[in-house]
Amino acid sequence: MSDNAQTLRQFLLAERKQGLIAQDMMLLIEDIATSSRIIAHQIRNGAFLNILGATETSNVQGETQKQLDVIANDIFIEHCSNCSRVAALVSEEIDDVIWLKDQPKAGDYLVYFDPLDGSSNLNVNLSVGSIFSIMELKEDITDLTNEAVLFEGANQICAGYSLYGPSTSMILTTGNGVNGFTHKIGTGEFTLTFPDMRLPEETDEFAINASRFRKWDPAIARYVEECLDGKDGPRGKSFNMRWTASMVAEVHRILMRGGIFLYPKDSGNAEMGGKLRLLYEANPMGFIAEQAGGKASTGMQRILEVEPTSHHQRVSVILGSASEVDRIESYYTENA
Ligand code: P6P
Repeated sequence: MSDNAQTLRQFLLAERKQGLIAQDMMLLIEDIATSSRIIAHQIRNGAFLNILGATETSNVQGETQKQLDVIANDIFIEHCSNCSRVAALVSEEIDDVIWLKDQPKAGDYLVYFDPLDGSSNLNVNLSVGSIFSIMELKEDITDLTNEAVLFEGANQICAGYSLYGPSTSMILTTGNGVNGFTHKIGTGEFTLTFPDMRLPEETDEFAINASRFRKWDPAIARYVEECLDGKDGPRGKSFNMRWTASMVAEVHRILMRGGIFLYPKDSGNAEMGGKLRLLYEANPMGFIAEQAGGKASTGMQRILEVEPTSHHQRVSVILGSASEVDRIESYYTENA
């Protein structure tokens, strides 16, 4: 990696110059990058700041909030509110949509985010991340309701995540491919380290919470059993398994070396529609996966075509190497 690799600012200026993103979008992405740098700093110093533990409160998901969930949420809200074109914020940690404007106009931005995904990993020093998705209002809004932010994921104009791991990465798509940046300690800049990322079409690695196997749909059970049957089974090759309880870490590994991530709707979470949230987890990760040549499906349909009915809606997620997503979809179809 040459020392004169592009900074995030230089990369965004180049996209702006090509007419791929608006000036305001560039500013908003930089505000999100600033949020990520501050969150990374808080995490790295969490043990000394005594903020790695849980609060006494629960969020709308019914999950006990970690102190850093709340801190990261406040950081995102503070910095994403800087951009004059942001009309509303949708956070995993906040019950209702946060409207920043009385009269949102066509062209304004909606920002959906999970400020700290996988926070149960915090007090055991394992990777966590932030996920974000940006859409653009197509018409003025007069009624500031929670329903006014419900648009299919195919409408996203930007999505990304920051991974707080051994290094802090920021992975970004503005609909023109996927590019990866690493936070450079010396300069403090996010620097382009993984240009034009591609998600390998084939894989021999799957990621699923195998403790839920008794609850799986037959299509998922069949897929996993065939992987475990290895060389002597129908797949004719051995598979490896990973599970890190952090969607950001799983998706990043899959983006870097291929794989498939499965968090399907099962008999244990069917009433809620699944585990992962559509607007600020499945949609952004699905956009990134597709932009890198992968796929993202509920098992029955493309995630980016799921029509949302509520802003904290949950959905089944099958995401990663295209050939594996296709295979699992075919198993669901056979079972239909
Ligand atoms: P489980 C983290 O809470 C999360 O939302 C995703 O990041 C992760 O993939 C999943 O839930 C982990 O779920 O059931 O293994 O704890």
